[in-house]
Amino acid sequence: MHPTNMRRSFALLLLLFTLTAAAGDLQQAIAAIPEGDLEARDYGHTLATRAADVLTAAVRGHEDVVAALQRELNIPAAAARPLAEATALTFVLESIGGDPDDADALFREAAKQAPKSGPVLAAYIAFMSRQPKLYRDFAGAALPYARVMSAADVASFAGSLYGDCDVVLSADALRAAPHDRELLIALTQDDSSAIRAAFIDPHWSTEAASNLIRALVDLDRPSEALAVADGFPAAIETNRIDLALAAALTDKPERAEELLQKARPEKYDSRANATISLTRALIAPDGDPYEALADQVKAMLHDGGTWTTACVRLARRGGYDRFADALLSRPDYGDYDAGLALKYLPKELAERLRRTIVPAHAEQAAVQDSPVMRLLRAPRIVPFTEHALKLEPLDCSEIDDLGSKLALPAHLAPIRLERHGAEIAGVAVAQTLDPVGELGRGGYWIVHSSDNGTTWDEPLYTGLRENMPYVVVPASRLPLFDGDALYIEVEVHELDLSSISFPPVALVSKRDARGIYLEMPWSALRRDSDSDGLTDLLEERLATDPYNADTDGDGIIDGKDGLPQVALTAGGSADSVVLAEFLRNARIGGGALIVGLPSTEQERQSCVVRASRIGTPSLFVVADRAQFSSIDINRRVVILAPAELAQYEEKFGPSFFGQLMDVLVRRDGGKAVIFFDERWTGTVYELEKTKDGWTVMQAASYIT
Ligand SMILES: [Ca+2]
Ligand SMILES: [Ca+2]
Repeated sequence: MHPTNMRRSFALLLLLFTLTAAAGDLQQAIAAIPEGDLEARDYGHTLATRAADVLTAAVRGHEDVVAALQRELNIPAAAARPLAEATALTFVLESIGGDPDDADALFREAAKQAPKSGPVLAAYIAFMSRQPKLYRDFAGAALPYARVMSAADVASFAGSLYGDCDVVLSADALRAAPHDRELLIALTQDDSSAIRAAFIDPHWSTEAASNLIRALVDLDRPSEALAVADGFPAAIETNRIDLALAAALTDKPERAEELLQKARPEKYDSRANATISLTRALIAPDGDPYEALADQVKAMLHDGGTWTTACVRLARRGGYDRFADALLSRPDYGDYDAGLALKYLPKELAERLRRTIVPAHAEQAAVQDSPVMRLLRAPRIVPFTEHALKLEPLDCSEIDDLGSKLALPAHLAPIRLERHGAEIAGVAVAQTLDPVGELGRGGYWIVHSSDNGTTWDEPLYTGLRENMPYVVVPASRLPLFDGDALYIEVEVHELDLSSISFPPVALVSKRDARGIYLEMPWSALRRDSDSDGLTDLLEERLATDPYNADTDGDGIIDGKDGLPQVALTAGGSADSVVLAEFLRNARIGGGALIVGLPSTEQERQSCVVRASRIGTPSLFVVADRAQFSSIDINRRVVILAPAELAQYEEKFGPSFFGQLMDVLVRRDGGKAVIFFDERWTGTVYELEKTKDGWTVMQAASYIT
């Protein structure tokens, strides 16, 4: 160690020792605080204030600490004192919490008094990098210092290590290019803890080493993970199972076995148990790995890194290449930070990382030109013109409940229904073509009867989703239809899409307006340009071609094609048999719980407007279309690639497509597991062939 660094370390150790002793005093001080003083809401604050007092007093009472800092760091006393007190406050902030402003002011003071001192500036940087509250000011306040600090200075003040992959990756980059300004600026703004992690000694604490092992396993660097464990055996216990997997992958079966011997996972810890099953299968000499792989699917593990490498190796060994390919095509590390770090990393590491990021981009490039993508890029069909309405709105009590006097088709609950002579028309809302989950009740449909409700035409899709931006009101002084067109009074209650989280808990409306109606010609709703039985508006939403009756060119017209984007080919595989069974039987795409915004003033005054169920909901899935090419089913399934879904959502708004994550079929085709992720919920289905046909069971599920 460089003598200067040694002196610094000595000074810091002394300070740390003093603070640790003071922390003991602190425990006593806290114990001495009368119960009544610790009101629940002020508890943290009281504690932090008291702790700060005790620790700063401890520093003040130890002039030797200040003197040592001054001497060893070669800084004026005017800087050593605020530095010692700031460090004491940092200690408080990290153990109890509290407001970082006081410590910030002390660090600033120290930096002002010793503007050229590396250790002082580094201490300040390290402190700020740990305070989310100060991030905003960070670039402005810290960068002048960041530019002059050295890696050793940062290292000398580094605290605990965040076990996060981002941090490790960013730290790798920083180690490779410690003086790169652009990188430094980016990291101080986005993830300043990387600055500490870059130069940290993993032996700092058990927790730090343990986090580092976990991050290295996550990043598929099993040898490094084992090396950290070798250097810091105390960290093995908490990572025993991950380390066993790392050992199995680096061809150390005895070590894996030894680590597993003492592993005692909780019975219901499916991650741990699935990892053990994976490790055992890897070190076993032979056999069908189906059950071990199925355990991974059932545990819903999609951890990437070492996990993916292990599953892929096992799958390849067992002849499950399609499963392996699917795992590899899934980007397991697509983060901004990883991309940022990529160009700075040592070549070999960057290459390895690139392999886990790039497939997603390559796949996206391939679909940029798919026929489906071209259809999705076409401008929206607008089947209406918008006009201002000069009539007063009606209120809830004035609604003529025509629906209750008619024998309506089952599951049809129109928002509005109007009769002119024998002709009846109405507006309903349904999720049939709008997999919007909890974001609303779906899209608007027009229902129509020419014989006073005895028979009803096929409902007509308008292509308009509720709240995007229109909301149809349940009653109006403007007649709903006349001659060639409908005249639909609407309000605008546009959803603020930026407020949507999954699950959507607090939807916010962005724009409100009233006194509008839409003129919608019947001809625009009924138009079927290619005469395939699907209107242009339906086809737009199904991502089929409104001007080509057979979008996928397999001889089955779109109106009768269960998979209109996938050309039907002869010769099914074991996978396609299972997938067909899954699409027929699993209870997927059944619609979510619906708790949207109260749509209208009337509804807010509790006029109940229900959603209808119109036809069989189409199933919207993100998957590899090639897997479905030999499937012929009697249910409409729209399959998009991930990049196509992004385009679809840009055009139509958030859409809850289910994603086919894993499909694993046993070699003999008699058993399979499928993980279907519906964004706010996900289910693993287990399919088994019996003498009476297939059984489909839910093996596991999650719900947000
Ligand atoms: Ca058509
Ligand atoms: Ca077709």
